[in-house]
Amino acid sequence: LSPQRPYLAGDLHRPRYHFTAPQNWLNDPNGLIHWRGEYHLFYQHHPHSTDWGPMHWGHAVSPDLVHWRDLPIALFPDSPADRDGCWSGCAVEEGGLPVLMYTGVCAGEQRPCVAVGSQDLLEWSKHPANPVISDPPEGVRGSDFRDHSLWKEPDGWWYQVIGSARPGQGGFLPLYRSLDLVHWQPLGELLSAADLPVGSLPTGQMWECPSFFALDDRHVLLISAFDESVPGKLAYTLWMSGRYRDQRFVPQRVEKLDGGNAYFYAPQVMVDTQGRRLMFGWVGEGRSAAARAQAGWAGVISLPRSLFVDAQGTLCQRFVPELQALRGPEHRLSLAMDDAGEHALPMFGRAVELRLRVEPQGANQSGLLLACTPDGAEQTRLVLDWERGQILLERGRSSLDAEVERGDLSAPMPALRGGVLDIHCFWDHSVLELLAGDCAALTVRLYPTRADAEGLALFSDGPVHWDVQLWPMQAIWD
Ligand code: DQQ
Repeated sequence: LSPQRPYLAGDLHRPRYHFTAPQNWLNDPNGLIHWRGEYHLFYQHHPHSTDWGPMHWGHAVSPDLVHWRDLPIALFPDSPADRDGCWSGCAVEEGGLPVLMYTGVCAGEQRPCVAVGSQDLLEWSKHPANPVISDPPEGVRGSDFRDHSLWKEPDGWWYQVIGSARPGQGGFLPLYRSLDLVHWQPLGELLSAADLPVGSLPTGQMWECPSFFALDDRHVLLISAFDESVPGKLAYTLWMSGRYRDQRFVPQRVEKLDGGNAYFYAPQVMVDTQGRRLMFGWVGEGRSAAARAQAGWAGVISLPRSLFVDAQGTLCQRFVPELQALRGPEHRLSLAMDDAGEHALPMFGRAVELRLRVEPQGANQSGLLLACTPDGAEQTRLVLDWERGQILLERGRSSLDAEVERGDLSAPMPALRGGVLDIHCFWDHSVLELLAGDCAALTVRLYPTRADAEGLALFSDGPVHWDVQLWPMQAIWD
């Protein structure tokens, strides 16, 4: 159990301070729990190939949300209720025991299942009563009944919602309650697509990976909206904030998380002993199955972000301060550009943290070039479009490999504070995570092919002032 990752020679894309599986496929974060002082991360895992397949629950533990140690696989698809896969779910503590609620898949049918753990979270016993809910609600296909969010209320009952859909009518969340996590009573619906305010964003045919929790003075619901029937497939995460009353959630805001891009999907939220709500997401691949197979690994877990809700009910995110432990020596720079121009930043390789305080003083567009070759043949452009009120990530030239995804991503520009936009970004080889002004976020994969695609530069088409902090980041893997 050593914290190693088998780097293949020339793998320019494997992150050095993000969590990836030791090898092969990873998708959704599962079962996040702060247990006896340590953070446990489980994840959807196919240990036998770099493609999605019969799902297992991979497992890792961290003392600090930064350094991770691999633990043995927690769930195998090896019992009658889950012989085709142990799909996403969560972890809770009940009566001093760790309990996993996951989706058992058998012959295409998805049902809630329970596993009870040992105190060290290494041994898991599947409950003999699995599946613990034998049928989906009326009108719901057994292939649209998966993913779990659980919470305990002061009345002593456990409540859970399950990602569900009614054919042709879209997603909804049936609500259940239980005293022992094994016997569940149906209660109605927490929310359905029909309840959303008129004109809300599309939420697809199926709501995956719900996460429902109290935050500050509101309740927040995350869902990953999924629809294979739309051209190009719809897969993105939405956040909603609102009120929870009489076992119904009334959303007041419905917005895209991470700009509505598919690279931050199936997030899950946990609470730690400091009372923080911490969110991890799955950062998927943008390269071919052959490229994944050659690399020997696929899928990344995002850096942890702590959540809060502002006075307008906006869901805001910040990278956890623990990540500062990985910072190397700081490089600081204050720069006034009076006119159009470009300014190279020092290069520290592909594992860096950047904080930018940007004050537009007449420019229409300013931005950051990153993962640039000296001749500019490969480069990714982060464009702050002050005029259109947009943050754009242009990937058209991010890779010379024609096979990788190179589409642009965008997020709305948040309101400037005192005329300044705060940007916080982590670049780790093929992963880029960026928060702007607390509430705008973009997460993306980049696959430059050249070993010299390490340049960073600021640019602008007019007057702008920059305050830059830049740190090389230490690796968490040997
Ligand atoms: N991934 C899991 C499902 C979930 C989907 C299967 C979301 O439980 O709906 O690997 O990425």
